[in-house]
Amino acid sequence: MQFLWYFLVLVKPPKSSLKVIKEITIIPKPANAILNAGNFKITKNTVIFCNNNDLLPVAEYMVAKISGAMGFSLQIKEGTGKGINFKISDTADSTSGNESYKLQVTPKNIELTANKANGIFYGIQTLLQMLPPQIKSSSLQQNVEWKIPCVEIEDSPRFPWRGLMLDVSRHFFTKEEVKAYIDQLAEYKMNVFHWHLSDDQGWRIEIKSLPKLTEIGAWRAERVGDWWQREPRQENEPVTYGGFYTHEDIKEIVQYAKDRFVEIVPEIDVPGHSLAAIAAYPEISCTHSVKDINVGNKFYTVDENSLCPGKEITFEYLDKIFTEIAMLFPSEYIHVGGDECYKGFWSKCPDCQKRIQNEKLKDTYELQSYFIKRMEKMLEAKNKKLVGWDEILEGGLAPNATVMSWRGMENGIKAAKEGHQVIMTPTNHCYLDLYQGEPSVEPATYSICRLSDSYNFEPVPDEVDPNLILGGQGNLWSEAVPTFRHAEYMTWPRGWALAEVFWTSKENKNWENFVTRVEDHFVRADFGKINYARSMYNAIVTPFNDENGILKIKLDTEIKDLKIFFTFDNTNPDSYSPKYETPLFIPKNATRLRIITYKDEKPAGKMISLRIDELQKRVL
Ligand code: TNX
Repeated sequence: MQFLWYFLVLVKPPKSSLKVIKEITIIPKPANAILNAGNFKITKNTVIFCNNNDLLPVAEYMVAKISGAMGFSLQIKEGTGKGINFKISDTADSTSGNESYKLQVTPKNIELTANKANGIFYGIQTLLQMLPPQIKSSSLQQNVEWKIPCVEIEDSPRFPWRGLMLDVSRHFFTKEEVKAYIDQLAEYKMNVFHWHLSDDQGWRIEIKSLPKLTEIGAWRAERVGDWWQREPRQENEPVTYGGFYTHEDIKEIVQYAKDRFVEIVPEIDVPGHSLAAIAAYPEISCTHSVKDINVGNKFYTVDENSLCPGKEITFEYLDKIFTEIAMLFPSEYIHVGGDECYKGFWSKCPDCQKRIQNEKLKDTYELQSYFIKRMEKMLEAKNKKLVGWDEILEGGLAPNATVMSWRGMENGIKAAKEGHQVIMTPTNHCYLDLYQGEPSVEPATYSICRLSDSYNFEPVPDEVDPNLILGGQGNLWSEAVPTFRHAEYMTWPRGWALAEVFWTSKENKNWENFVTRVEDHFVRADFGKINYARSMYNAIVTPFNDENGILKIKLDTEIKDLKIFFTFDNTNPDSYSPKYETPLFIPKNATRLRIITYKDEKPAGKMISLRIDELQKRVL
């Protein structure tokens, strides 16, 4: 029986009235939720009881989350009583794992039970999301009744690895911003923060035994403007843009993440993407020729950005680096990158050639594999497991490596078939740096990954053992993300979609229902001053040539219940303009098509204005 209502949210009307209660709008959607009549009201006299000392920190976390908006703090007591009860189950259920929880809200009591504090933490997220949206504000909210609807929820995640990656190399994000990012992802029950700490444009972590990595590697010339189009650093130009995290910063952030049950997986990207490191220590490169940290100008194949695997000193330095990394991060995994390694300098380097000969390697691909295998041994000696981007398959995979599949799913499938653990993060579903809708109204980037693309992601391919798929993550590369506000814009709501993909069962997902919840979470984010993209409201513009070779324009929307209006007469469209019904013919001599969407009689999306010749180009 349990099973029958497992995937449903049922609404029982209250006995006294037939008024249907608004559906609860939790993201990610819980496995099993029943909404009953009535509410539990939090007042300043409400007490949080913990039946176990381990739960005191999560109770304090909850109090901190609500006291700004409520204007009062709740008392926390050990034991049980009338009020909010957090309970570690004394009959621990081994089938439901550390992250599951049970929640029962009645008008008199809240009972949140789990095997471990992790589960209580996720139950708290559910509770917080059921409070009115004003709860997200950090300042006092007057005249709000802090009611939580009566519910019965049983919930547990689909995957153990539910992550987001932030690239802090291309653009630097401060300690406080990194914490905010971790806090935001934890609110959606994500539990991995993959921290991309080094790349060609900056080395971001203090390594005490190699100080030049940050003295030199963390600073570049200041630039704005399109990535890859930038003017390289000029002679004598100061290097004023950058930053790095000290050991103290890292410890503070690791603790902050731990308090939110988030594991930080640090990434030091080697042997490619290493220009910042070799600018600091040229002796670990093949040619010793790189001087300036890249500012976002084109350089691939011209300036060296790979470590030299022919020289022993490279491995000596790497050992120093990873000794400190392993000491700072409690995670069982360390990510060594391994992606997009340009091997042209290796081909011409006598040390690399000698290494190829001595190790009886076939080519530079096997040299890369040699490098990664050595890295695996180095990490294993420090009790850490190696994760790498899917290029680590090339030339032969290291025996115990975990693979992060980004160039589609194929390499993940291949690795899983060889018995390796895999994290799925294919670009077309998981790349948060891509356009999320019509490009002409978005900040410049490349390719497209809509909210629905993220939502429709299925991490487990048919042909592999599902147990080898640890889960997935969204990746925010920061070439075109110069500010934290924009990092938020690129992350939400796609990050919410991915949070649901990684937490909620496949059967329990539903796009239309998700969109209604997203709209509710936009309101919550506004109160929390968190930025997000409303790109799902923008029209989708698809020019095509009809059977007679005549250019026509198909307009569409990603979500339902939007109306589309357009003009060809160089005026701004509104709901009195022609309404889109079927693909458009372009009137003779028209120069621009303008489009706007409406929802509930109000403008919903951004106005799109496209030159006809641009539309023409899109067909070619
Ligand atoms: C590929 S994904 C990269 C990154 C870029 C990203 C831009 C991966 C392992 N490497 O270095 O930032 O594309 O989308």
